Amino acid sequence: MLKVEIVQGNIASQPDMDAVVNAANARLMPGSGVAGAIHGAAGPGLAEECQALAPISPGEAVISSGHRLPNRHVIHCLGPVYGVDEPSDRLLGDCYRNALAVAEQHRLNSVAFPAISTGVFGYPVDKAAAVAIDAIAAMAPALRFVQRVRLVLFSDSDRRLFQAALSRSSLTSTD
Ligand code: AR6
Repeated sequence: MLKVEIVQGNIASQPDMDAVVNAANARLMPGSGVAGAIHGAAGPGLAEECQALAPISPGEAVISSGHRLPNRHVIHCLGPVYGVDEPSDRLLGDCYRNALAVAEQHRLNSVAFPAISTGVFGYPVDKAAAVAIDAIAAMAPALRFVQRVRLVLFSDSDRRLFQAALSRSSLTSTD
């Protein structure tokens, strides 16, 4: 049964997870926020590898190796820009569904997500939390390899909003 945990922390410092998810830009290049932390910790080899995988569209997920990160893989997702890429809830849900599908294809056991689209892309965190948890819950019965999903929130207030969404869901929390 899938275990979901919600923590406050840095997505680039999750050494016990097989993959971390990047809140990427379409070109899969280093940026601010999550993309800055992941590319900074992975080193320039990540951007080099990503050139062949880009560009990606909102909702899409592609996988690379983790380079100098403690994780075997990075799964890069392009979230919707809130109010621009529509329907934003379906596109944001696609990020979580497609990232989990890619993790399954690679037989990964554990995946850590940041709150995709809730920084530069402006998605309200409470709405993003509901979409993320619904998408993970919908995928849960189909997951054979992925046993652990961790949601890594930068602030305590964001962590609480995700925790509230998880409590309202059918998912099993490890807290
Ligand atoms: N660990 C975990 N969460 C973080 C971290 C971190 N190290 N840093 C920021 N957050 P964002 P987006 C939170 O902007 O909205 C980039 O420039 C942050 O507080 O990283 O999908 C890319 O290049 C927020 O709640 O991603 C794209 O152009 C959440 O992670 C664009 O921004 C996502 O913030 C993507 O925007």
